Amino acid sequence: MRSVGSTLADFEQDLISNLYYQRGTTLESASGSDGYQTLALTVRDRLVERYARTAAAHYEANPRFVYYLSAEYLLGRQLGQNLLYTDTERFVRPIAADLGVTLEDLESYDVEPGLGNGGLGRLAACLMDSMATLDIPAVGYGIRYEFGIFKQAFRDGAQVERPDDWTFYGNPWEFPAPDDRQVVGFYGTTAAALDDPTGLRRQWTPGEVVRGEPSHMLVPGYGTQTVNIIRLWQARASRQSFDLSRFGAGQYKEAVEDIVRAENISKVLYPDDSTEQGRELRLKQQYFLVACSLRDIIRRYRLRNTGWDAFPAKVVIQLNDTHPVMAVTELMRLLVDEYKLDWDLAWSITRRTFNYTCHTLLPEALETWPVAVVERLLPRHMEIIYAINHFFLQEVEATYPGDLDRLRRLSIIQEEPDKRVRMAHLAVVGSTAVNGVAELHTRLLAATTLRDFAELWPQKFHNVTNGVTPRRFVRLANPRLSELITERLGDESWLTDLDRLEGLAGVADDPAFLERWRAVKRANKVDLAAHVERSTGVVIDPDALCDVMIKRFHEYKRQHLKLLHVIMLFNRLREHPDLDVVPRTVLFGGKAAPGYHSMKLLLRLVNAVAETVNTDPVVSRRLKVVLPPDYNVTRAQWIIPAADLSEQISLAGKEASGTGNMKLALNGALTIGTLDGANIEIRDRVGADNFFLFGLDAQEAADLRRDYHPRAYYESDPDLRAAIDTIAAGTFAKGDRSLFAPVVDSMLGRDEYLALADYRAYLECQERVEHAWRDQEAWARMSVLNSARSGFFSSDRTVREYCDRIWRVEPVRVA
Ligand code: NTF
Repeated sequence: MRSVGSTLADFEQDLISNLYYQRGTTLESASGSDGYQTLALTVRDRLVERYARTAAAHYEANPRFVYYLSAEYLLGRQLGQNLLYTDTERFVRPIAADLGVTLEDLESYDVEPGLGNGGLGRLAACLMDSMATLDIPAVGYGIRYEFGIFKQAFRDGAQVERPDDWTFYGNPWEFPAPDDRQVVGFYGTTAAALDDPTGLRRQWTPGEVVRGEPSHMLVPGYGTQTVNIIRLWQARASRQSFDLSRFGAGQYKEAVEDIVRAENISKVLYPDDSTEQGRELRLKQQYFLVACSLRDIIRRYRLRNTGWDAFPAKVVIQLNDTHPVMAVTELMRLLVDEYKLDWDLAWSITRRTFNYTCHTLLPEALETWPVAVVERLLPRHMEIIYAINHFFLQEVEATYPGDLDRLRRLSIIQEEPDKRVRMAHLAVVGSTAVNGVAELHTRLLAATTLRDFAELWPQKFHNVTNGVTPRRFVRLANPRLSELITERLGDESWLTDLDRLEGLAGVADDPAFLERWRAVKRANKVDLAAHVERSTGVVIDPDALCDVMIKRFHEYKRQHLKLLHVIMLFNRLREHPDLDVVPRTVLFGGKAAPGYHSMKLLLRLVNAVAETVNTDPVVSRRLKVVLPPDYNVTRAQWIIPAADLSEQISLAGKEASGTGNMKLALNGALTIGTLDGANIEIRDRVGADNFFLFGLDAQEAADLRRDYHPRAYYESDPDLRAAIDTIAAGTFAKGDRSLFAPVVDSMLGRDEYLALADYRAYLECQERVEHAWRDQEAWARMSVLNSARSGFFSSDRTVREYCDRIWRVEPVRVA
């Protein structure tokens, strides 16, 4: 095996050689992009070598592998991470300085892979990081979307979606592996298999065939030699699809029709599902992902094993939410139809192989597919689903004889109002373990959304509270804080043993330490101010309280509750220009789904409020509102280290976990939040005195929702009424009362997520925040304690729990 050298001179030599042989240019004529690409390749070389050793160690040990199936991976930029993990940043700084560039210049060319969307995708990335760090043999499977979700821009304050052409300059972190391509079928017909008297085995003749072409990205562990991979599938037409004769006849569009249809499968993440075609495309994507991945998993299994008995002992597949759940049916199809296993054996293998993580409580987020659509696209899979359901319902009938209502509730097929396949039910039936992502979430899953299943199989349900990687979200995002922590704790071992942060609690009363802690936060706020000014033109005060709400825009997360608070402050300052209020910068970040009109209107309102507030000569001295466009991982890494206050104000019982809440607490932000998701566990750990709690709890919210009248709150609370009336009066729309009327109507008419009910409590809690902020030393102490006591929220702990309780996998050390 070729090896790369480990000295500065070796690194420099490799840079020159990569610039010359890989980029085909020289120092004199290289562009900035050449510089970045060359650096990326040189760092990558160091990872490749570790990857080769990892693959060899895995081949030798033949261990049980974790296969993580996920529609998204929200990876963030790769360069900084890989410099850290290969310990080569120390080489790059002096070399770059010699050449008159900075590392930050080079990093600006590093494009975030467009492979993810929100919390679920970022969790997948954090778990992959921790698996590699803990030497767990693992492969992540996903789709190589040609365009990611979308790039967010604002025109007149309204969100416009632009394609995210993330691979335009090439992706230096990715390796194509065309030899491992797979073929996947869709549509077509099924027929009885002649050799099967039971009728359970059948033959599927697809009507359309596409190729899945794999490439992989390397996922290094920190402080270890392990490098795992994420394998990504891109859809391509089969070779015969180009119609040469039509092309020759001048029918250019028709000649490439099949190619376009095939390639559309991996075009974008979450294609708009408001049309029939859009919905079918989503299902097609999902099946494409699982069909390619399962074939690859079986190929890998057969490299080292024979027979099927050992399959579950070597293969554990984690289904990240319902998107990859068709894998249950596909494995059954492969085992029964193609490998000719008997149904019961195939089912026992399948059930022992899969586990399912649920990431939501919103019933509308649990996917269901119309039976008619599944029947057309995947006719054989529909038959298999019926068969699985048939045997499953027999099991239920044996446990609860005569309980027809329960059968209906548990069935994989929903009958009313239309026939649909319930993917979450298929997942639970086909898995060994089902887990929620925070304690409350798991409890509510078992008590509400999946209640009948939890009664039937209580032992199947587990909680594994989410976590985040401290490498990216502390060490890389917040180098100043990391340095201070390392100095205090004596070494960097906290990066892989995050409970060691507890050691900071001992200096939470030391004024000299608190002074340095505050200096770090201030410097981070100065940096953030520069980023904000560049992206929005708004100048913010680094000494103001930095109040952040960064997450996808969704009604249940209640960005509008935050906005009502902002408007109340605006009204107050306008009425009493000399009022002594704490100066604040309120920073929002997040995208709304392209078809989610109410939230897009709310984004527009946030921008309109920002415009009004920031240009008001009196108000803007104490209050600023900013919404930098295109919130993503890179921007999160700028914002989180500068935050003083973390807004986690979802309606209790709706946010499954949240992970931004963990990143912010780790970086010393104090949380203002409801008793929802992982907020509860954060508060339990950091202490009630160091957390701003308000609002209804999940039980109270559920009770109130049954008979809720938002207008009563509006009528009885003058501040609330004033805030809503300010919107209604067109204050933020140059007098136009119609533009934001739907926001007002929805708050007063329905207020689905009880923002008005929590308004007063939220306001009072914000007053406690202001009061606390006025004692800067006490605030700093609380900030230190938040970091010190958040070690539990490392994704290393999360992965350890999955390993011990669900996966039962062992690490394999790489020499
Ligand atoms: C999200 N779910 C939840 O909304 C978050 O609370 C949670 O932290 C993350 O998953 C990770 O578990 C989704 O993104 C989805 F798709 F399930 F709605």
